[in-house]
Formats: sequence, C-alpha cells, structure tokens
Amino acid sequence: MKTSAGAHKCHPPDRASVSSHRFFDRQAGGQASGHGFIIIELIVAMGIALLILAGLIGVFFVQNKYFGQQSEVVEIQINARAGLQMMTGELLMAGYDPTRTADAGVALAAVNAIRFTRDLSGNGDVLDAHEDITYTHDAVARQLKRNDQPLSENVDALAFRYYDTDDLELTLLPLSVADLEKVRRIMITLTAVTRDGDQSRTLSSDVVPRNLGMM
Ligand SMILES: [Ca+2]
Repeated sequence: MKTSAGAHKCHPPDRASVSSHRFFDRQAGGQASGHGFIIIELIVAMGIALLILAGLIGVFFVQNKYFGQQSEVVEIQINARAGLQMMTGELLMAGYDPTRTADAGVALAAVNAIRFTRDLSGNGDVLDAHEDITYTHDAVARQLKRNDQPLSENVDALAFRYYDTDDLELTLLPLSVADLEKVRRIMITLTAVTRDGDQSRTLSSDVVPRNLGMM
C-alpha cells in the first residue's frame, strides 16, 4: 500500500498540464510585443471598415438620386397621361348635338389651345356643366389647363394638329370659321418634363370625334 501511495505522489505531471503551463508562459512573455501588433491590426481594420462604409454611403446616395429621378419621371408621366386621357375622352364627344339645335362643335382650333362644345344634357344648348371646354397650355406655369384650371403639372409643351375629311392637315392656325367646320381628326402631343428639366416624356393621342360633321 505504501509503495502504491509513494508512487502516486511522485507521479509526473501529465502531458496536458505541461502544455497548458507552456501556453500561459508564452502568453505572458508575448504580451508586450503583441499589444503593438494588435493596435496596428485594429487601425488597419478600422481603415478598411471606413473605406467600405464610405463606398456604401456613396452607392446609397447615387442609388437614392437615381430612384428619385425615376420616381419623378413616373410621376410626371402619370400626370401627363391622366391629363391627356381626360382631354381625349372629352374631345371624343365634341359636336355631340342630339337635338341639332345647340350648334356644338369645335369653336377654337389653335396650335396650343382648343375649345369645343357638346350638348351632353340634350337640352338644345351647350351651357350646362362640362359642355363648353377649353384646353390650353400655360408656358410660364408649365401647366395643362382645362377651363383655366390647372389639370396637369410639369407640362412643357402642348400641340394640336387638325385634319379634314380627306385626312389633309389644316395648317392655317388658328383655323378660320370655315375650316373649323372641316375638322374631323385631332392629333394631340403633350410633353412633360422633370423639375430640373433633365428628362422628358412625350405622349400623343389621335382623336376622331364621331359627332363632328354630323350636322
Ligand atoms: Ca346642354
């Protein structure tokens, strides 16, 4: 039993504990030189991180500007299309005169303005709501106007072209009273631009009011 107990006391340290001691020795010895190295690594890492961050911020601003421009283009396009659709829809009914006593038709045909009437209520006049309509372009305010009220913003240009029964263009604008009677087709072109003027969209519509020339 004694031999066995003595042998236990003199048992050499196992391999794991030796390597553990060496590890702590190395750590203690390398602390002084290791500090400098770690600080340089940190500075380099922070520099790289800052560069990446600066790059990401740059990309963000470029994308932000791009999407801002694109959303503005979409916005002006929607506004212009809405104005053009309303103009086209109303113009389609120009000359509607079920009693044939209202004298409805095209009343003014200019380069960038048109006035037309229709007797929607069918009471023999064009004095009711939405029966006498004028579309104009306000070049200063850059607006499409309907009866002097703004309908579409950022409209840079509005142009009308008029064609007769033979589809020949009536070019002496504004049209004379005699030529107003001949109008059968109207081509509308509308150009909308972004606020900074960088981008524009041109839309057009070809309108054949079926009631014109029915008298
Ligand atoms: Ca009426």
